Amino acid sequence: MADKKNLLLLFDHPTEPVFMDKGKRVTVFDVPDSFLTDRYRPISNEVQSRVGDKVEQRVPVREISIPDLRIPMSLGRDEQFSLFLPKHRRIAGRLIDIFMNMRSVDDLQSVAVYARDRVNPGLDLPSFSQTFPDRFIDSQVIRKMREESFVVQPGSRMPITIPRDYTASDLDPEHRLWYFREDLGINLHHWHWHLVYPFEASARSIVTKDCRGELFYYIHQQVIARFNVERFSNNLARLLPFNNLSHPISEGYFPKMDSLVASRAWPPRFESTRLSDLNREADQLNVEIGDLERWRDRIYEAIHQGFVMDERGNRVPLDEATGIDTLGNMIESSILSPNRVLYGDLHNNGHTFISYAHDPTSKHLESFGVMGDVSTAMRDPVFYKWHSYIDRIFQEHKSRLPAYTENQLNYSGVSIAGIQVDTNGGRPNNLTTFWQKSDVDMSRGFDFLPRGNVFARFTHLQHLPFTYTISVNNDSGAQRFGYVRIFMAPKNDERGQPMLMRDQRSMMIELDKFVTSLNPGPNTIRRRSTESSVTIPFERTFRNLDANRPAAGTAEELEFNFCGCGWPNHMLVPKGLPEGLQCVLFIMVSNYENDRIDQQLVGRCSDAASYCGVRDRLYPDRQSMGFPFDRLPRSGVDRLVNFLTPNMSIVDVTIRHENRTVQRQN
Ligand code: CUO
Repeated sequence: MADKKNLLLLFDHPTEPVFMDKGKRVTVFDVPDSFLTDRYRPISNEVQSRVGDKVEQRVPVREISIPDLRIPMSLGRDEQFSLFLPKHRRIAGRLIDIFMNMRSVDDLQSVAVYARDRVNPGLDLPSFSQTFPDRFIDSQVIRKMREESFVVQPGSRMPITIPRDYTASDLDPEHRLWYFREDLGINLHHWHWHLVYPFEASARSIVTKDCRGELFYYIHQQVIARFNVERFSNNLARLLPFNNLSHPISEGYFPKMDSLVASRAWPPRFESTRLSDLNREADQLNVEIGDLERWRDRIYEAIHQGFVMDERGNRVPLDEATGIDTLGNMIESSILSPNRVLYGDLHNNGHTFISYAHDPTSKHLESFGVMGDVSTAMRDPVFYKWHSYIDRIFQEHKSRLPAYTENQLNYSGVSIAGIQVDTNGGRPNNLTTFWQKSDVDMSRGFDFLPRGNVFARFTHLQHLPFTYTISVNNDSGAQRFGYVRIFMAPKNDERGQPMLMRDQRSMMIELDKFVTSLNPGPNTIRRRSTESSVTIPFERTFRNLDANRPAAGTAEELEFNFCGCGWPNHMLVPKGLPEGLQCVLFIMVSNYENDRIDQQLVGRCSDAASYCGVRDRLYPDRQSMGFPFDRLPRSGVDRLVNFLTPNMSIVDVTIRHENRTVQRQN
């Protein structure tokens, strides 16, 4: 086939029939009559002739004999699809198998065209904020966007503003964190991370990625740490984990979004809802709270015994080297879990239990709430309480590992003489945050005519870019290499008391990590906040998925998908307080000889490696993720200042929030 890219057009307007026009260049698939669904066969000619003279490109679709699609079609077109539901995962797996087994791209196109109007649109592969805007924005805004595109010609359309905070009022203290939970970029990042690190697939090689279990633990640990710093930025105390499954969930959440697929509102959860045993026949779900408790107890037992039991009865040690990775795969759980019968499926089922708490037996025929989908879960306050609980289990393991010794932390001959951060023209060691309005094109996901761009204008947190300046002395007499690790945490706890090291370490957010060469004598290292190994730039979080997109099914396309993974740079710095949030910035230069992974880095997207890894490569650091804060400090160290070896340094930094809004200039 001349242009494999045509396959991508099938992602356009996912709930409209396949014969409708697609793409920026008006493209129509010439669909054989036998491929049309009964409902559309009588009207397809009439509809096609309506766009007839505007068509710029026709794509022929070959009539082939279609493989058995009964399993993929067993999920209704208008049902909500969730990866957390085992039944839905099996259905998706079957569809992937069918697609992967087609002999040629032409045949793949034929079966994809045939399947498009018959299987659930959520089963399609990549979907993004542009393809499914309903997962990210208010239903009222979607209605306004429809209106704008009906009435106004493309080109003179105004962006439709997403209200600044619309899901609750200030009577709900949790609502102060709307800008984090409902941030488009954060939800996209989370969705993207789970897309590139799936926990199940029929081909094991798709799941088996280096350190995937550890990375699951680490990115969610960092989300909790970041969320807690944001709580301090809003005069709220740290999260209490959801650790008693029979207690009511104190927080309610009303998403105010419509699902375009199901044409239904996402169900809300009232305050003080309790979990119940799940028995939903249509979803093939029959799980008890008791199952969750049993799995949890067995996981704790394994941690305390120091080993897990695999399916053949062998002991797999939970040691310093691979223990955390094993636990990650076991708790999430992924198909790499050493024993899914014994240790179950705790984390995924937690999502499912919470997302069905409003209708556990399907009595009201309601679908799952936002916790049931990785693209929407982070909007709900309970997400953070559930993941805090999951993190507690990981921390139980970490607290049993030997503390790092001074020797393991130090880099003999290398010392930090001073550190400073500067925003352009601002006072040293002061960071500034404010609000910004930006426009994102949402047009691909809207199933309505006339076509053309429709922009949503949303408000998000932003900070002034800044630079780290680090003075390092290398007294070893030779050129050396260092791994520079930068973290930040609040200085004081919620009562204003200086934090203890064992609490502060769990609030350390990673800001950057990079390799530097050190000449003998004094060195000055400068690094910009926009270079962070944690984040990707705004443009990449919200990139145009049509421009420069490689052909479907190629290695370049996989890389293109991977490139979207990364914490959004506009959320690098926590919001801070109007009067200033007192934080401590920590920098360590560790010995790169101990940390390095020898591998060739190919491709363009290794710049958000801290939270996303590097595609098809090893995680680029031999130390544990979160090092040196992933374990309890050595005995005698109760404050951060006593933890420091000469190759580490700290400085007080104030984050000030200015309550002003600027429009982003494109
Ligand atoms: Cu990312 Cu619970 O793992 O949502």
